[in-house]
Amino acid sequence: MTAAPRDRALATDPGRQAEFDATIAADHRIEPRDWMPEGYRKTLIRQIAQHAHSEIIGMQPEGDWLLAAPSLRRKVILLAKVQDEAGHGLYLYSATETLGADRDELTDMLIEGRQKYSSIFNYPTLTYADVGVVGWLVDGAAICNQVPLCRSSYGPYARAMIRICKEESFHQRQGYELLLTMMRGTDEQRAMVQDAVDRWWWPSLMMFGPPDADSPNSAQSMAWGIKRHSNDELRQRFVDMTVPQAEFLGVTLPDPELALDPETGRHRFGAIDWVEFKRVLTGGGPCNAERITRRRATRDGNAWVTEAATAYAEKHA
Ligand code: BYC
Repeated sequence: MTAAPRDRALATDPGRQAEFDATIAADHRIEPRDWMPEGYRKTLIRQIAQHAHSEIIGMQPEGDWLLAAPSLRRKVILLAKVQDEAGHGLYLYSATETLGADRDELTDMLIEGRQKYSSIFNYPTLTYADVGVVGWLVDGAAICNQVPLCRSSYGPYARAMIRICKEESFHQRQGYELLLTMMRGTDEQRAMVQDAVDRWWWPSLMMFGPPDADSPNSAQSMAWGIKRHSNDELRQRFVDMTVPQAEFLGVTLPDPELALDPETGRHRFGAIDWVEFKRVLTGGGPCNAERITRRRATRDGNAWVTEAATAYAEKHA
């Protein structure tokens, strides 16, 4: 599969560089056939592929509950959400293909540990309250991070993000609605929700990436208009957005330092455990090995489908 042909002979052409710079400065879109610097192309492939991998790996922790959903209604909702995540992965892999990447190679890179996926999916979903908390906090963080990506400078990525964000908003609401229902239930259900919030709060804050001072890619990605805001700015927005939702829900966020700063109108919060973040990124999270083992088994087990589809397409081309 692939690949938008790229004129590598022009890779360092100063005239084209100036045209590219002017497009970025005017806040217009770069499209697949446009000339682009190699660093821009590589950064996009890295970020979009990681995002695609996150969507696909992200199907696992929630998919684990499909056979144990507490009612038919909850099962239908969860099934639709997990299917949506597969669709997001496919839009995003398609966007990488417009940059000349091959999705099978990207999947191999993920499985071999040469590309990352979001740290958040290395944590287990222990109860059905986790399904609600993942929807509320993880999809909530994803929306905060991804809405600005609808204005990303690369056209296919920005357009994919518009649809993804609409669906993520729906996911966030279904999670919140599930939690509201549980909070109106028994003491045991309320305790399950609080326990899930305690476990997912800090990892959700880590989704936004390292602090700005330790983020090697942010400055260049923002200059290119790939990212629109820094990691810390988006993390702060997420905290400010989530605190009133937690109050309404009736749960306590597990941070004694969390407090509204009356001068700025924003919330101060405690220190994030960046040692844990690094450990999870380097394979030491609770579920890293399990996630990749399952992804590998799926790739290998489904290879015959790809082979059959390819053979059919070639025969009927
Ligand atoms: N997990 O220089 P930085 C979802 C890596 S939501 C793992 O700040 P950048 C979903 C980073 O890649 C999740 N790795 O990087 C939701 C870089 O490593 P490399 C997916 C992380 O790219 C609900 C290094 O740390 N969302 O899928 O400027 C249901 C230094 O970081 C993380 C997206 O991918 C992390 N949390 O900024 C289902 C959104 N944070 O590549 C599914 C698009 C950082 O140099 N992505 N790293 O080896 C982004 O906005 C940016 O890529 C990030 C990182 C903010 C994540």
